[in-house]
Amino acid sequence: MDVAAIRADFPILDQEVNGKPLVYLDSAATSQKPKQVIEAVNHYYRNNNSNVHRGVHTIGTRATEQYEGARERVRQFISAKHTEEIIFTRGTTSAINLVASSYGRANLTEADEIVTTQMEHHSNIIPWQQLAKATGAKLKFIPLEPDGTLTLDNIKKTITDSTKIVAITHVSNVLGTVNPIQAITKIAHQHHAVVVVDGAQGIPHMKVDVSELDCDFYAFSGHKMCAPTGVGVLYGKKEWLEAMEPVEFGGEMIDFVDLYDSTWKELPWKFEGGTPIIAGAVGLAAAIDYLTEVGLDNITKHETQLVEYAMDQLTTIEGLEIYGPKKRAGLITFNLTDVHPHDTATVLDSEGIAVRAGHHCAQPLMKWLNATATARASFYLYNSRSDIDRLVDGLRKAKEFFGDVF
Ligand code: 7TS
Repeated sequence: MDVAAIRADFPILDQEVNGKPLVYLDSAATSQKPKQVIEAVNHYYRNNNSNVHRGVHTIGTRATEQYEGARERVRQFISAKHTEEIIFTRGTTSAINLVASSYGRANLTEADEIVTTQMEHHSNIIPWQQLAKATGAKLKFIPLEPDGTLTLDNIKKTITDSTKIVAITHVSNVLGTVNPIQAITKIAHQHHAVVVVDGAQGIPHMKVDVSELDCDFYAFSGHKMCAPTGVGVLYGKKEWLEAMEPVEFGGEMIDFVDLYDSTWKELPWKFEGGTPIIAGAVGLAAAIDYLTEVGLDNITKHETQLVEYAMDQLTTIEGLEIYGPKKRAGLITFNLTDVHPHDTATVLDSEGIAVRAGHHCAQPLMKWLNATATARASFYLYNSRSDIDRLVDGLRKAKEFFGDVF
């Protein structure tokens, strides 16, 4: 993979921050966008912008074709069987909420259990907490191993015949743990439970084939995979989506409206109330084309090499605690002894290095780690070894700086 050529596609990376060339290590929060995506959105607004599914006019037809074309592009990308299994949403959060509010409220009772883990992002915990409160269902957590992984044994013990939903992240945004989704799905299905995968940190970094995973739902955000903010996807198996009720009502999603009652359009439109995320979908299709051109397998390989190099380099820094398993996705969460992660991130920022500090929207996991906050460096296809060298130098500076204080 030619990282220099890839970097040249991302205009934002070519700048100085605080007098130093920018090193962007916060792609788990949101990825940067290549010019191919920026230009696709620009082209859409300059040439084809219209509302969709309504007009007979020419540019309206073009907009509809681009929007529905993007849906088919997503289907191919994730190897879903049917185009109508792809619902455009605002992102992962709204996709998971849709499943919890629609499938969850219709199918769960107080006799049922929802199984999840303590490594989830808040977006994959709170909707299930709310569902549990509304239905009386019980929330259960698969225990984590000391390195932040799951064992098949614990997965098997936690999922029972009372389990109706297993909600699990593909990749942890804090630990980098990659969960064995296919195995979990197999176990869940033996107990007739559906599996909802939070794919926010999975799909940007690895080839995802929902037919192979056999998950019932897979949620993801465009903005973490080179697409604009404001667009995401809920993939769901047709048999579930067809039976589910919409959660947003209004224009676009109806078939016929009378004074006291209405009927809905067929899939996927019944879940897309209001003017849809047209430009976002156009941008997402362009991002998929871009990632496909580079090759998802190449991206995974590149990130694996980067994270291995980063682990080797970072472990040379005394007093740096790294959280999570040895074998991990392309991110590293850490703390310098006696230095608050916000201070670490501030020193790094003064060196032009962007990392995230805080609880990473995973407070239950912070509790498990016994940390109030951590710093996190996350990598993507445009990062290089020299970015990691800069991170290591920056961390040494932070240590020196705060070493005087403590
Ligand atoms: N699930 C996971 C695993 C995530 O990492 C995130 C966002 C979400 C869900 C929510 O995605 P959204 O697009 O709906 O907001 N994670 C992060 C992060 O780690 N830092 O900032 C956002």
